[in-house]
Amino acid sequence: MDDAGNTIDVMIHSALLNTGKVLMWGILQGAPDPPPLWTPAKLYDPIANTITDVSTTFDGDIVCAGESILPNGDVIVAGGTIIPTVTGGAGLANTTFFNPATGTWTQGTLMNNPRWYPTTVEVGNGNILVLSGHNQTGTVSVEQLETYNQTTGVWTGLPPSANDPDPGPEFLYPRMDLLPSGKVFKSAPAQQSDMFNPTTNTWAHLAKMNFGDRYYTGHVLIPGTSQVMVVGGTPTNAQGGGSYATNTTETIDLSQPSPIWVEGATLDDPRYNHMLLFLADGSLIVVGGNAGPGHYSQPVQAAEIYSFATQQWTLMASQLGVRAYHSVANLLPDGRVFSAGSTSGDTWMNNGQTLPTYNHYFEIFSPPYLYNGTRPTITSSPATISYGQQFSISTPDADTISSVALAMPSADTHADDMNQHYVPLQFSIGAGSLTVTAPVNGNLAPPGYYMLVIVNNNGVPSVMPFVQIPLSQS
Ligand SMILES: [Cu+2]
Repeated sequence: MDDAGNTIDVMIHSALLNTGKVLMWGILQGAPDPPPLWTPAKLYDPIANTITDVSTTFDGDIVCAGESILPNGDVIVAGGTIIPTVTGGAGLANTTFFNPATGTWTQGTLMNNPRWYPTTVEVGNGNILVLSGHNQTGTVSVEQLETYNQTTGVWTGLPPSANDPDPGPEFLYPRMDLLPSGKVFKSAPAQQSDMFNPTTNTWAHLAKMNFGDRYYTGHVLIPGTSQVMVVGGTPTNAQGGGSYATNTTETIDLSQPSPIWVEGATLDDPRYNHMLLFLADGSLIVVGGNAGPGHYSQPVQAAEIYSFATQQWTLMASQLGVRAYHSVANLLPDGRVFSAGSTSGDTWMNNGQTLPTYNHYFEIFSPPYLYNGTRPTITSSPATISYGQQFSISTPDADTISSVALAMPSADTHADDMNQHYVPLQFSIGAGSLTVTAPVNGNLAPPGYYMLVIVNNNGVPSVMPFVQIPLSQS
């Protein structure tokens, strides 16, 4: 890991924009208690290695909100808190947007419900589904689901049949994955997993996880399948944040008629509050987290990489910072991994303890594939593609390419990339080019911006240009 820069403030949310820059927002260093209601935000350019201040100028703390990237590339932030405190924030109904082209924030229409710790997930038609989160009381979870339509700019409250079937007050930031079927699967934190059907606005109970409740777990849809894997976590969300961490993982195959959870390869280090991300080659990385109990004790600083081919985790280098509760990480277009945040020790979040220096810093991890020979290069690729379309990638390395994929830019907080997709694509090899078939529909790859990657026979990925699947194509 390389120490790459200082964010000054502590970043709790991050999103990779289609400009290749990383948007972060969080809390002020040394803020008074209670802190101000505007939100400090930074824009990091990983190529120029520069940081720009893009703090909000309006009241409404957008920390501990839901976040996704809209089909047009804008970041949508759902909710936040009126008064941020460690013991339970009062939910905010605000909708807030960040426009990557102008570098500015705007406010949209209010949601039907205030939400603090909600999850946003993009469904196949490009709408953003929001669920969960505490309401304005700070103790009661919102049961109603809502969808945001980018074209109309309006939230629609769904009927009671769509109400969250497990609205426990502790079951915040539910882990959601859009499946190839178009349904949306909820894996955690409740032990009871559930499937939501956006067409009928109904839920179905599925199997329970073997481990029990899993708070602050990583979750991912395994590429090219209908299998969801959960990684690590903690069995309670007690005051102060969780008990011990688990190193277990479980996978459920949702293409089966009666799917069950099956335990898989264990992590080297038990952890929760970690980020679980796809790397450019389609493998997984876990970054940070801690072993508990509590949100900051026993930090885990070594990353681990999971290979779907060998089904094994491999321990990686340790990072400099403690990246526990409120840490973030993002895959960058050049294949490196950005890591930042963690509120441990913040004076108003942690009883006046000193803030560890590196929580203000961010750092960059270079995965092993960057040391495995010459990278393949993409010399040209389309700016937009449509569903089912064949398109061409120009590359002098065509005859060495073994896979082509789309990777959705990560937008994450609280150990959750809420819209993670790594979509393998069919392709054929020509002279100096690849002919690639775009995903057939939005359930496989919802509308929006993706990073396009080609990977060679040595497992080395290219730098990833952005490609958009516009909303109009869905
Ligand atoms: Cu939080």
